[in-house]
Amino acid sequence: NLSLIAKFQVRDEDMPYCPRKSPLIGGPIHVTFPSRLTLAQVERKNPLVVRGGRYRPPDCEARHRTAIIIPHRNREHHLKFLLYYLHPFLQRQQLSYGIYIIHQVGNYTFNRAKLMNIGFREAMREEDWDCLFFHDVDLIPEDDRNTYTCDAHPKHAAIAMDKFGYKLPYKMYFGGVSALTPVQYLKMNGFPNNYWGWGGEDDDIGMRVSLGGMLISRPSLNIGRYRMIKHKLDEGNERNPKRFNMLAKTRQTWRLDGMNTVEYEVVSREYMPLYANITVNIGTED
Ligand code: GDU
Repeated sequence: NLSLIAKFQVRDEDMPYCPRKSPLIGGPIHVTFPSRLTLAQVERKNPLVVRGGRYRPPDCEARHRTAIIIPHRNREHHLKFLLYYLHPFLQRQQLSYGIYIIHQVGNYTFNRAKLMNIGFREAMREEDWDCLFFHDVDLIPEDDRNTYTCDAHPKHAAIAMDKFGYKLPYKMYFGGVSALTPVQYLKMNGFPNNYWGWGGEDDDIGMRVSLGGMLISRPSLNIGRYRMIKHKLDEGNERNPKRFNMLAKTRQTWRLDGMNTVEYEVVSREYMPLYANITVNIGTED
C-alpha cells in the first residue's frame, strides 16, 4: 500500500499544470438510477482509477488535491450510485483525488459527525490533501460546474437539494455536502463527536464555522444542485432527542469537543478498486 501511495505522490516535472478551467466540464447531469448497475461496471467505466479510489489526470498536473470523506453503514446500494456518478464527475474537473469510506462497525447508534473527524485524520495521515469534501452517501451532484475544490471560507456545496425544492431550507444550513481546507477544519476544531443519531450535528457544524471566525461560502443555486436517493430513516440512526439542548450549548462546547478529542479504533483499512474503506469502532455514548 505504501509503495502505491508513494507512487501517487511523485510529481512529473515535465507535465504542464491542468488549465484553471477544465475543458471537460459539461454542466448539468441527468441523474437516473439504473437498476442493474454493478460495481464491476463502475470499475470498467473508470479504468484510470487506482486501488483505494485514487486518481490523477493522465495528461496534466492537477491544481487541486481533494479527498472525499463519506460516512457509511449499510448503504451499499447508495454507495454504488454515488461512485458511478462521482468518479467521472471528479475526473472531468481534472482533480487529483481519493475517496474514503468511513464505515462505522457494529449496530450502535450512528454518528455521522464523528465519522467525519475520523475521515479527516485518516485521509490526512495518508496524504497532504488541500481540500476535504464531507459527503453524504445519498447525494448525487447534478452539475459538474460545482467544482470539488475549497474556497477562502468553508463551503456548503449542497445548497440546492431536490428534497428541499432546490432551495436552501434555512440560511445557516450546512448539511449534506461541505468542503473545508485542513486549516479551516482545525480552526473550528472539526466537527462535534457527541451527536449520536439523526439530526443537529449539521447545525452544530454550521455554528462552528462562525464561532471559528469564518463565513459560509456557497456555489450558486443553479449549480449546487443535488439529487437525493430516497430512503427511510435507518435503523440505528433514530432522531436524537437531545439535539436542541446540545445546540443551545455549542458556544460553550466547541473548543472542548471536536478534532482535539476524537477517539476511535481502526478495525481495518481496505484499499478497494474504487475507494478506501476504513472500518472504525467509534465506541458508544457515555
Ligand atoms: N448514514 C449511513 N448509514 C446509516 C445512517 C446514515 O451510511 O445508517 C450516512 C449516509 O452517508 C447518509 C448520512 O449518514 O447520507 C446522513 O444520514 P441520513 O441520510 O439518514 O440523513 P438525511 O438524509 O435526513 O440527511 C440530512 C442531511 C445530512 C445530515 C442529516 C442529519 O443531508 O447531512 O445532516 O440530515 O443527521
